Amino acid sequence: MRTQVGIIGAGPAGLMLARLLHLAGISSIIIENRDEAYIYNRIRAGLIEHWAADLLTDVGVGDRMKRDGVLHWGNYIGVNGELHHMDFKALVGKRVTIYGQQEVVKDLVAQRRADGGELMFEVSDVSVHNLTSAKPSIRFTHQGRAETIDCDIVAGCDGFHGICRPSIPTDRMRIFEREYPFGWLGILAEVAPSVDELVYTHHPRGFALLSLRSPELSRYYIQCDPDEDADAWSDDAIWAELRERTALEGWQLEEGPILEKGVTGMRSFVAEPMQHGRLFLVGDAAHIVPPTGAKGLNLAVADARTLAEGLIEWYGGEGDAGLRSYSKTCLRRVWRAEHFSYWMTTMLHKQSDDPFEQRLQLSQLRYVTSSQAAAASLAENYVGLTTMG
Ligand code: RFL
Ligand code: PHB
Repeated sequence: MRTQVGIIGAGPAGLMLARLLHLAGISSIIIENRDEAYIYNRIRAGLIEHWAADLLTDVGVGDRMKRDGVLHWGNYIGVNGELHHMDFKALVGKRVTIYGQQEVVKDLVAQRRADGGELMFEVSDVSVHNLTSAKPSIRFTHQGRAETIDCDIVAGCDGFHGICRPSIPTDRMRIFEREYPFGWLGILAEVAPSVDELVYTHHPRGFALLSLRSPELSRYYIQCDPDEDADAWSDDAIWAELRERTALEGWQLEEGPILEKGVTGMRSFVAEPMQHGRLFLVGDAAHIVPPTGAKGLNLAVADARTLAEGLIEWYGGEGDAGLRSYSKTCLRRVWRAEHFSYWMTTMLHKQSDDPFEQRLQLSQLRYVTSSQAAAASLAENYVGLTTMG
């Protein structure tokens, strides 16, 4: 097989890159190691920054998001039983869109099919070759047959556990990493959300987040140990913990059947540079943020756009400046998101029993919820900064 850009991974990064390239007349092949049903059922992100929602619309995949997505012009920060509204409209004039990542993936796959672009599911034994030559290639097995894609560029969009990043020699890459001593137990519940906007709550028993997927589906999270077994939590125990951490006078958390539950660890991770020869890392393949800032999906889409712009220039005969600066451009936004996600995480979670640290945390929370300048800083990062590349 031969194509211009070989794309490994059919997550938001790979699918968005393929669509942007298609619009510019650049060919690509996407290979994905999971089956199609799996990627549609993998529950992950739910919050799309304002510019990313605009981009989905601009590339022609925004119709269902416009219909089923929910616009939020603010959120709430809860501090030990007191709720503070962050009014994004007044603070920064922007909104976010609540729309499930797997719905974005469905919309992008449908578009890929409409574009007539190659997308192969259930591939295995994927490896990348000749990355520092002008003729890189991807080898894999599909339907029992060994296949090779010869291409000009390999886009490593294969997530944190993919094979692309580990294919780069370790002396060519620097890793920055932090693991947090807690995780999130997340549930999807068949009940109308009890809140109109997302609630991020700090509580002596630990952090809780009330989010949603639709007017009928709630998505809730509680801080837990990183290696806890979700099945060891009964539904009653989850609701009791959520009720306690989010308790407010005159308000009640509505309960319903829990459709799905799982535990996610929390990590910050950046690999620099995001390029090795003709291999470009895009999205979670290069960086991970803890989900408190809701940035992972948005960073993946931002990387895809930056890489597409560089490739369009290059194939258009305008030189390789965009490709050469790909990593630097992406990393500016990535590190801003890393800091914001770390800051939100450390401000909102129960960190330790150290009273000094707890007092600092409370002071920071009081500042963010009482100072217009501090609230505006949170809001502009949360809705998506457009000044960081
Ligand atoms: P993905 O989505 O992991 O896609 C990578 C794809 O590559 C495939 N793959 C391979 N394919 C071929 N060959 C191989 N060898 C392969 N190895 C892997 C995988 O099967 C997969 O289909 O990465 P991408 O595209 O970079 O997208 C990143 C986002 O998925 C991720 O950052 C977000 O989900 C993070 N995240 C959130 N981000 C937000 O912007 N807003 C949020 O509200 C938000 N909430 C979350 C989140 C992530 C969470 N979890 C579970 C980690 C909430 C949670 C709980
Ligand atoms: C979600 O709805 O899954 C979600 C929303 C906001 C976050 C993290 C996850 O910060």
